[in-house]
Amino acid sequence: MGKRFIFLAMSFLLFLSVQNKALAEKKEERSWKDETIYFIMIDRFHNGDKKNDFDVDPTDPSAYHGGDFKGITKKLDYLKDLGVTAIWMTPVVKNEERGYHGYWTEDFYETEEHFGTEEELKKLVQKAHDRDIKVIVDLVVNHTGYIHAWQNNTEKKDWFHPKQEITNWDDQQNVENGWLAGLPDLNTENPETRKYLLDMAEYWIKETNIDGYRLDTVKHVPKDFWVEFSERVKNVKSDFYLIGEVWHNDPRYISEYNKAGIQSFVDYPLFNEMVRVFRQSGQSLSELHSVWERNKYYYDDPYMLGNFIDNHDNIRFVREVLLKQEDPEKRLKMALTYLYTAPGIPILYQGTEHMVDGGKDPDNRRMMAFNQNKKIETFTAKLGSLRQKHPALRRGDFTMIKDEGAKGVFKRTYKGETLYIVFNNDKKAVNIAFQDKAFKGHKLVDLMNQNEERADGNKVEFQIKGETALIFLLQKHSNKPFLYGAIGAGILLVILLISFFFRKSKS
Ligand SMILES: [Ca+2]
Ligand SMILES: [Ca+2]
Repeated sequence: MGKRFIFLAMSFLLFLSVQNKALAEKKEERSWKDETIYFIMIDRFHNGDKKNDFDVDPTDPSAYHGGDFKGITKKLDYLKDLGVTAIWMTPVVKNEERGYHGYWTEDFYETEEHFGTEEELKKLVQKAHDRDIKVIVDLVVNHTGYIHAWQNNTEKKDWFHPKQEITNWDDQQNVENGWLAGLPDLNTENPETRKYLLDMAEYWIKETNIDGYRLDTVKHVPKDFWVEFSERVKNVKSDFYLIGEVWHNDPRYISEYNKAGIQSFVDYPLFNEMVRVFRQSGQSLSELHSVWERNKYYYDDPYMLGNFIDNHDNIRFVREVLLKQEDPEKRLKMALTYLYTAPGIPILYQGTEHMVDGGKDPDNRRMMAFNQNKKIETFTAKLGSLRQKHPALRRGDFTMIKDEGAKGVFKRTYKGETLYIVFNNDKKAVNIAFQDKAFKGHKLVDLMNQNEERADGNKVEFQIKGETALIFLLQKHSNKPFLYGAIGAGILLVILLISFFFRKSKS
């Protein structure tokens, strides 16, 4: 009997928890704007298979270093613990010699032999999906590698634009049809070439079940190609994600590609501002908010943009800080806090979570060392989990409620949840005070350090250390007098009942 009862009770509890989970999922359908992306350069991440290390030389920064699909598969749990919900990998296709980065295609339909087989790629995608991690693959359709065989094939002579370097970067025609850094420029106006590339994009989605493409060199390919491209891939998978690299400083120029069906972009204008504001103390934070105001105006959905402080084409954030002779740990923590709490999808480039330094390419592509900096890794994981836990950080509106010198306070609200992100971008500790009508009857809970700040009426004031960022959640005061009153009344009732029964039994 007892066992049976326990079994029934357990089953009922399990049923309740499943119901709750289903309800929670129904309440908020996951969208791409809820993801946290981790950017992997396959060759430089983790060597999981020595058998494909053909001409590997870790001492030569321009040679293959041995990373592969198996290596990524082995590190999926590391990524999960870091709070990552999607990975973006550099191109997977076969490259010509020394194309360790993946951007020099030799064969669009084969995987790079250093990275592994198509089966191993499929397995990686499947194992990622098992952990609820989505997979985005980098795709290049603008050019091939330098010595691609089609150049000597008379049947393919119209597959490239005439050999001519890009010389005038203000001339869109030249940017689209010229050769970028000497790379043979594919003629996407040729229907045959176009069909080949569109079929290829479809092929990899169907074969490997990936969830998105990071599109390389978007501005070097005509917009009408992207219109057709977006339609094709979304026909294969309706929720297929496209994040384009339009390397430009003007959101007006970048957002033009929204109309071509690309819903997301790596946000270069924000990247520039984040680096400028956080690499050196004393900078005002107001320009960060201005970028957001512009984004709201220009993009279809600015929450879909991908934010980053590091990538494989620019010198590392840590190097930027060192060049200014500032403290990399303090500076990086502030930049990461902004990256994870501002609107948009955070994209963490491998190594940033270990405070990796690096100059120009290829120095910014050093082999990943997983035990380099546990402290920043833990800090990043904490930010990752806060972002998942608090929808206001992913979907909330974003206002700057304090902008005073190097002090800044941002407010984010979503469906009754409110967070404040407080920055002291100066070296010295300062007092910071800010007001909000929402404070009444509330306290501010410091989510990174578990401290509390009590609001006094509409105002809160406290000291904040130099070069520090804090994340506060607005929380109701637990109504203690009422609680004590209720407990007191309960106890009194019990005493009365006991004495009542006592007297009754006596009589
Ligand atoms: Ca290998
Ligand atoms: Ca082109």
